[in-house]
Amino acid sequence: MLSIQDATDCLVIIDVQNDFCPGGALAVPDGDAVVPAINSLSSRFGHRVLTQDWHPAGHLSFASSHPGKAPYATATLDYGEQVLWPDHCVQGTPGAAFHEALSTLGCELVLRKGFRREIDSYSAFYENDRKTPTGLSGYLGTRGFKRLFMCGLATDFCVAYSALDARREGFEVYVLDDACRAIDLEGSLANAWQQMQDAGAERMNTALLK
Ligand code: VGL
Ligand code: ZN
Repeated sequence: MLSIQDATDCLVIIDVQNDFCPGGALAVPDGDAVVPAINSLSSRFGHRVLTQDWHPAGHLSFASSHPGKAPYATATLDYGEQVLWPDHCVQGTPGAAFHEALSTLGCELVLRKGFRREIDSYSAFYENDRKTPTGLSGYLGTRGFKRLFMCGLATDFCVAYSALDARREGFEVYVLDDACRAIDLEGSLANAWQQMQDAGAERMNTALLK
């Protein structure tokens, strides 16, 4: 068991948006199953923040921006290899909105990411060039948070990249596996858990939190 510390723990809710839920443009299998789990977690934490994938139309992570490329293929962008996704989470569209049953009222910050056309941002801390900061690290540090508890979508992309960067930024990190769901492209989920483990991000079931 691990007790929530109201002053120094923060729940980080990643990308629980319509496009990542069943029926959405980049649906994560069973993605909406995280909503009740996250709502119940939210009410138990002293503090919580949300991230929102927020792309302009024509974003370079979209396969549709690369003639001849299909979704889930890869392309080499200025910063390296990038998976090409179906158009998703376009700013202001219903797909970019949070799942309607997600309780967002008590969330203290909404961090939008992926808004630069040329750079994707899986992580809530650094864009995919691994250099451009979102500012979240400064915010969370200034607020005095020491331990971050991560949940949401998708385990093997935005949650994992965020957990890895949070470790690099010196936070203690717990990934709440039953409050996450994965895309799992060619072993990406197993790979993500391995990397998170190697980085010292702890995998944890929400039943172990009190
Ligand atoms: C995500 C792919 C593209 C995620 C966002 O939230 O995991 N995955 N954009
Ligand atoms: Zn995206």
